[in-house]
Amino acid sequence: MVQAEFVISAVSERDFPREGIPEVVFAGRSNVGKSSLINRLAGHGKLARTSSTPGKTQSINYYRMNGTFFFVDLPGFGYAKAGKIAVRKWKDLIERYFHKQSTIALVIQLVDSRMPPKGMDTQLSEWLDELHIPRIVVATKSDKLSKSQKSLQSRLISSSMGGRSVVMSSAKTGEGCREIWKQVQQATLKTCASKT
Ligand SMILES: Nc1nc2c(ncn2[C@@H]2O[C@H](COP(=O)(O)OP(=O)(O)OP(=O)(O)O)[C@@H](O)[C@H]2O)c(=O)[nH]1
Ligand SMILES: [Mg+2]
Repeated sequence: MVQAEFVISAVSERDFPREGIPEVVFAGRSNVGKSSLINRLAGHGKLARTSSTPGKTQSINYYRMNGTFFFVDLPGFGYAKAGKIAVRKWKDLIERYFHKQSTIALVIQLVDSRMPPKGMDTQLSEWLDELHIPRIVVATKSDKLSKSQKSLQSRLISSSMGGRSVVMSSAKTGEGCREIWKQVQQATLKTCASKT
């Protein structure tokens, strides 16, 4: 059983927790399924708010997991209806977050399993690599694909994400969650060990 508690909804740098515990960050386009995956991993349907309308999560939401690390739910990018000012504010907040938080143990980069990653997905991966932030690529909503589509999409996504392996996942069926937890545990243990 995973213990999960909401900590803060950060709207500016001032709000970022300074507890120094590892952070596991969920990043990706709006509507890709970040909040849903957090709920599935936490085994808690209503921890993070989800919506079929893109742009649901607009601040950086922190959840303390098992009292030892944070899950961080980022607002999604590429939300077409958001105004210019909102997009600028979002970008500023995310950039500050990645530059400021030295406790990031792992970024879980989410892409839609049904579509090839677009400009902003590849930009994010390149940027995270430049900052030397560890990341894994997770392709969401795999329940919408057949077995053969899954292996095809997995290859396509991998090749546009610099040849990284891709974890197919579904917040609906739970596919991929065991693998994601394994990666989370490894990354958070490593970060804790390097701080002692
Ligand atoms: N079929 C299916 N639908 C999913 C899955 N994950 C999320 N969804 C649906 O996709 C929509 C968006 O999910 P969210 O989890 O709110 O997406 P988000 O990435 O947090 O979106 P923002 O907060 O806007 O950035 C909702 O209607 C979810 O029910 C999945 O694994 N399978
Ligand atoms: Mg969300």
